[in-house]
This record gives sequence, C-alpha cells and structure tokens, in this order.
Amino acid sequence: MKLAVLLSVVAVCHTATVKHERRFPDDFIFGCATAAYQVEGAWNEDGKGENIWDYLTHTNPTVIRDQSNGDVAADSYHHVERDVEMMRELGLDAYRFSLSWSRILPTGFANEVNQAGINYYNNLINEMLKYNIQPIVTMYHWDLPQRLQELGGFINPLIADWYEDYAKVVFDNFGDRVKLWITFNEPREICYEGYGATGLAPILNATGVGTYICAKNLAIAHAKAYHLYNNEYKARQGGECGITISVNWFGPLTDSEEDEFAAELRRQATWGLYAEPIFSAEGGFPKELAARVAEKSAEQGFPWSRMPEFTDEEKKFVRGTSDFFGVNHYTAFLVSATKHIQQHAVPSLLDDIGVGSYVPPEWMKSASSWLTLAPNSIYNALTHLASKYNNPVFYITENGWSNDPTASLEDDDRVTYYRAALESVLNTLDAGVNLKGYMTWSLMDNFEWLKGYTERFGLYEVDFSSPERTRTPRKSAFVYKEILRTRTIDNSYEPSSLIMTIDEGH
Ligand code: GBE
Repeated sequence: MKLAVLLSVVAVCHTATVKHERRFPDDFIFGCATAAYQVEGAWNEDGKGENIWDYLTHTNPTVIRDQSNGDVAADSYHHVERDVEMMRELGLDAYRFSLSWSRILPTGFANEVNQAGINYYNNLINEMLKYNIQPIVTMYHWDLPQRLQELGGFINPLIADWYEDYAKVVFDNFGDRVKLWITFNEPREICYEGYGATGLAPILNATGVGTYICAKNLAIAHAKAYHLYNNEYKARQGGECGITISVNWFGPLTDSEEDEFAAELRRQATWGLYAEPIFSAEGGFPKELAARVAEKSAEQGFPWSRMPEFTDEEKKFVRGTSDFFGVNHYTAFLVSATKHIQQHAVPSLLDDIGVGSYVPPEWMKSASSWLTLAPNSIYNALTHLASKYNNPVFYITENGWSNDPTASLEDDDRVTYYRAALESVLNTLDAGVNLKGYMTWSLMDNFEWLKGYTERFGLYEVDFSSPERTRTPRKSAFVYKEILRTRTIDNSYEPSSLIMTIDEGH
C-alpha cells in the first residue's frame, strides 16, 4: 500500500540527524474556527427562533458551571467587521463558522425563512471575501431548533427530511460563495453527549440507547444533504460537502493483544460509529462494536440489539457521502482491557465496551479536565484514519487549548501546544496523508457549553464584562500569525510586543 511505504520512508528520515527546515505547502489552508451559539449572541433578535441551547440555559441554568448562557456571548452578530479584522490580522486563508438553524428557519421548518438571518451571514461572507478569506461553513454545530427537539430531535427519523429542507435553503442562499460545506460538527458529541449522556443539550441521558439511534438517523440526514448538494448544486456551484467527526487518539496502554483490541473497541465506540457508515467500503456500523452491543443487549433481556442496523439500501445511500474527512482533534488517551476500568450505567455505551482509559501524568494539562497535550497525537490519529479509509482528503477543522479566564495574555502553554500540534501536522504531511488544511479552535474566547465562560480557547481574549466584548490578541495569536506568514515553525520566535497590525495584502 502506498501509504505504508511512505510511512516507513518517513520513519527512516526521522532518525537521521539532518535537521532541515520543514515547510507547510503554499496551498495548505490555515484558519480558525468558531460556532454560532458560542459566539453570536443576539439570541432572540431580528426574528431568530429558540434553539436547544437557549432553552437549556434559560430553563435549567444550574447545569452550566457558571450559570451563564450564550444570550450575548462574544456578540459576533454585532461585530462582523471586528471579527473579519482579526482574521486579517492573523493572515488567515479561511474561517470556519457555523449557521444557526433557528436564525435562518425560526420554526425549524422551511415554511418561513428569516431574511434578517440570511442577511447576517451574507454580510459576514461578503466581508470575508473582500479580503480573500475563504468561508468554511458548518451547517449544524449543536443548536437544534427547540421545536424539532420537542418532536424527538435526532431520535425521530424525520430529522433527515427536516435537515434536508434546511440544507436546501442554505445551499440556495450561500452556495454561490461557499465552496466548503460541513453538514454536521461532531456526531459523537451530538449523539453521545446529548442523547446518551448529560454532556451537552438536550442532556437526555438515554444511556445505551439514545446514542445508537441518533447515530443512524444523523448518518442518513448527512447523506440526504450530501446527495442534495451533489445532485442539484455541485455542477453549478462547484463546492465540496463533507462531515466533521471528533477523532482523538486512542492507543493501547501496553502492546498486548488484549489492550490493542480494547483500544480498537474504544475507537469504534468513539468515532467509528460515525465514520464507518460514511467512509468504510462496506458501510454500516463497526462490526466488533455491533457484535458486542448485540451480545450485551441479549444478556440484558432486550428483544433486539440496542444498536440499530442499516438496511443494504441505507448502507449504500450513506457510504461514500463525504468529499473530505473533517477531523476535530484535541488529545489522546491510552486504553486498557484490564486497568483503569470504571463502573458505568447499565446499559450504556461505556458499559458496552467495558475498557479502561488512562492519561499519563506527564502530559501537560489544560483548564479542561479532558484535554492534555499528548505527544504526536495528530500524526497517530490521521495516519490511522488514512490507512483505514484509503487516504481521503482531510481537513483538521478544530484543534486547540484551554486556559483559565484569569490567565495572562502571555499564554505560553497554548503556544507550546500549537507548536507541538503543528509539528505533528508536518509529520502527518511527511507520511503522505492527504491533509489540506488546519483550523485552530478558536479565533476568540466563547461560550464553552456546560463550562460556560470558565474555560477559554481563544487566540483572542474576549472581555465578557465589557459591552463591546473587546477582543485582545494573546501571545498565541502572534505565534500563529508568524507560522502562517513564514510557513515554518520557529520555536525561538517571540513577538516583540503584543500590538497587532494588519500586514500588507491582507
Ligand atoms: C469541540 O468539541 C467543539 O466542536 C467546540 O464547540 C468546543 O468548544 C471545543 O471542542 C472545545 O471543547 O466533564 O469536562 O470531561 C467533556 C470537542 C465535554 C469535544 C469536551 C464534550 C470535549 C466534547 C466533559 N466534552 N468536546 S468533561
């Protein structure tokens, strides 16, 4: 296999001592990402409808660590010019943002299109294009219209039709200028955290059941939007349509066969569940996981497996429906068949796989409990995906680091993280992986879901106590800018001041 050959060549080169400068290709796309609910604010302005995050934060505020919400957030709805100015300051090639479904379709359905919502995104896109910044648009980043949730959300198979109707409105209005579409951000977080646990809205906690049903319905919804684009827009608009899946790395704790299998089960349960139906040659859910859930379901007295099946027709409909593989990557975990095992609800996805996971104490810690700096984890995740799925086009659509709201603007931990991550990107490119671009999470501080404003991911700090939501670049912003400008990583680079300017040509 071509990739395997390339991988062994790289292994040899890395052991050699010649230290020549490694460059990012000129056409490699560098950007930053955000999401609608996390930055926009204006939660009920100009005709926007209520979504599940409006509903959750307003009716159940104590589930948010600081009892905050995204009512105003970074107020990006009123700061298009400043947001684009930051992109120019950094010299970004692209900016990834998401569309708020209920801002565009206040009822959730396509009976009523909110022109003010369309205007907001038109202004943003047009302002970016003035400066040659490419829009990468996520069509769904977790903010389902509340009415659709009341009708079952992703547990109702009709979600696929509702989503297709929404997709049509989106392609009709923005497809003349948007050439990179992401149908869904992170199905695992939507389905597992939202339906199978209590990590994200709608915190349904239907453990062991909700995740799997959602995963199937979401795959069909994604495929419907893909086929719609492919059949009715692509020839005219010439863009690409894909999906973004969160792929952290799960390696075995030891090299025993049991630990390797445990890691494989964990990978299947964490991202294979969403990737396999779309990117594998056979389609459908991952086999070992499906067998395990069927077995557990039978033991537990269920007359059917808690994991639904795809019919042959559905498999065919879903398979191959992504022009690229969008990867959100943050960290890694080591997986064991016998150690670090915890008790979980029965039934639940974690009980179904029954493996332990471990994070070595020497991996640098962020402000988020789940996020450490794991060595070369981008390389580990992407080379694995590339050989598993025949090296499709990849974009890293998120990668980032959190710190405390009180941390100084000199965010050396984030600088360390980004330099390590981008070294890992270079290793990945050297290995022959078809990786075309990289986006940081995030351009600016924003509403971090259940963690509210207590964890900050921005290259720009946002002052949430100022009415203007003043944005100030952190040291990491200058370092990222320098990497983009030079296309290389210089570990000794120090910004001479934290005063930002726009370079010529941006
Ligand atoms: C991405 O998710 C999201 O796309 C983005 O919206 C988000 O802001 C960004 O990452 C940073 O989180 O009790 O702390 O372990 C963990 C990445 C909740 C995956 C955090 C939800 C990581 C999924 C709960 N996780 N996130 S706990």
